[in-house]
Amino acid sequence: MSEEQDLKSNYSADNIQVLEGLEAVRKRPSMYIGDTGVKGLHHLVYEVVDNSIDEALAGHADTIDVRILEGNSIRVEDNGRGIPTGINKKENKSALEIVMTVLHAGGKFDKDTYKVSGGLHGVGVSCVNALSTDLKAEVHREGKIWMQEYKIGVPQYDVKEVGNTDKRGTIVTFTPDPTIFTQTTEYKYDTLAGRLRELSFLNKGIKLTLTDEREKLDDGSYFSETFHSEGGLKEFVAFLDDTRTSILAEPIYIEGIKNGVPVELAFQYNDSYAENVHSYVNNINTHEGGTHIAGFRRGLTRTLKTYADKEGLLKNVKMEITGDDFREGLTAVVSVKVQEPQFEGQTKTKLGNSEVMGSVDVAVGEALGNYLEENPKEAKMIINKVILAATARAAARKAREMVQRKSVMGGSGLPGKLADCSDSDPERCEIFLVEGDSAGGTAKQGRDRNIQAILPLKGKILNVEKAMEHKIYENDEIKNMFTAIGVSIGTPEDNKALNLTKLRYHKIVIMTDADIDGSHITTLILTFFYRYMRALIEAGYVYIASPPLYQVKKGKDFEYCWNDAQRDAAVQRLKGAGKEDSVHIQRYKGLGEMNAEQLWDTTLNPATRTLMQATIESAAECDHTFSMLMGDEVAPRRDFIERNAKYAKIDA
Ligand code: 0RA
Repeated sequence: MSEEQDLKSNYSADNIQVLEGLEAVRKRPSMYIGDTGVKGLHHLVYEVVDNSIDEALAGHADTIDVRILEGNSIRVEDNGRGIPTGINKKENKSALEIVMTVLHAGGKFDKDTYKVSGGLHGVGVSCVNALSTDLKAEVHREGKIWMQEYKIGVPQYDVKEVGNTDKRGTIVTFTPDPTIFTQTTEYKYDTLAGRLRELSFLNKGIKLTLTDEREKLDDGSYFSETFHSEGGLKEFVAFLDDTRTSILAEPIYIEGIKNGVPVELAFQYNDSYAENVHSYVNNINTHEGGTHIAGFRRGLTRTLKTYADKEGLLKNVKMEITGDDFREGLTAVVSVKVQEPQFEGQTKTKLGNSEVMGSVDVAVGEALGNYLEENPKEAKMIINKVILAATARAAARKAREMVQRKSVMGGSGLPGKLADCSDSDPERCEIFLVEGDSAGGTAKQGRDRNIQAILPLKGKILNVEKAMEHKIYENDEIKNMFTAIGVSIGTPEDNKALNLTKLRYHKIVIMTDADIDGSHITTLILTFFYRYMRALIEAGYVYIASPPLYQVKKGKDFEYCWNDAQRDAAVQRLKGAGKEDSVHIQRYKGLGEMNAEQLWDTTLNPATRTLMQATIESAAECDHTFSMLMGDEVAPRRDFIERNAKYAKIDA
């Protein structure tokens, strides 16, 4: 039988199975891609890109081109071998069709490939196919172009040859199904760029390009960036710290295979007080850490301590030095590749494989030991920093104890400025952190006192990115937030494991004016949460209120509007047959301009308001953004603000 005939025959039992598989994906998409919101939508792209990364890691591709097309379709092209198109004897179908339509078929045809990339859900491109209204697969292989198209995962024709080529590679173009992604089908350039940049650092040598073809620039071209790192994690650490002041001339870089586990890591010290350790397993961000991080910490502490003791650098040091002191001002990225990873923890992002701990520990011990011997000047700088951290920690401990003692003595211990709610079930309760006393007053009048508490904050809160730890516990606004919210003050290090059992509200809502100062205050508060109460964000308890920008009014009729397009539409609606100037537009410059009733209607009322939930999409990206926005250097901050200016509203 010729291949052509073979392709056309036998649409039988197999196909029914395929349809059932893809039907399952469409019925319960969240089981396969996590959710059907913004995250899941972007996950589709990562799933397709991961296949190309695998091909590159196998040594057959070095370029991946991602495009956001008009209408929010996505096109991913690589220069790999191309998905095989020949007939698979057992299934009697083209391998391409099997890869695109059978759940978890991805690895079937290439057992030898060292396959370790693959998203958290690692479900394969067939899921993307099932969740797309249209998908087209194009393969350039052995001089020929092959093609197949699908609708919601169903092939529209057999794989066919459509031309000749001198290229190699796979091109997948898909359109996410709006009946699945009901929240939005709009791709965020920055989200995709963040992940591709991360992938370029994690997989050095691969060139990843992202182009936004939804909108032409003034010169007729499209906005496009290429992410390509030859230095890998070393460059990743330099990128994360680009707005901080480094202690070492270059990050310390370690790469090797220990007990069969490929370990790659890089770290640097900076003059800040925060610890920023990011970890990855098979290119997946392990937010909750795990055995690889435990191994890293153990290796770091032991090796530095041994060196310091041997050189007599600690002989005049009185206070105790803890593991935390070795990690103050540390920025690190740890990446391991594990054949059969076990993921544990609340969000399944904690590595459980116990053998990995030793691998990382040994890798750090060997390489760092050598580094310290060869670079005594740098070694001394690191140890001095550790001693300084221990000294500061003693001061911080004192300040923290003072706060806690005071709160024990002062009656309920709740801040005087807090207008608490009467309900005491945290699940129903909300606290609004409000900018300024005047807006705080309006909010107190307008709220539902059963379930809504108000804590007014004085102007700009302390920038925790730049302050020393003990200053943070001495700051009134920050103390008030800790005590009102009901979490005990922890150290930055245990912030990830914050004790939430005494949490008093399950919604913590930041409410500031809709202007530049307001967004600065929101950023300051988010930075504080990110550095000192990250568990609150991770558990989904932190929200941002969205007060309206305009009230459009004609006689007794009025509408609230949150953006200019809504405002223009409201003007048209209200004006009706009347004149334009019969409609009055009020631009709210701040929360203070609304009365209690208006604030309730637009921003507080749970039935009608919109809250934005704060999430951590990529901890590394967040870290970089926060340090840049809150740090000392002005130029990168100005660039960021200019790039994001179209989202911001400049006050007239
Ligand atoms: C299995 C076998 C071979 C290539 C691939 C998979 C492959 C898959 C994807 C997905 C996106 N891009 C890809 N590139 C290649 C090739 C086996 C061979 O040629 O011997």
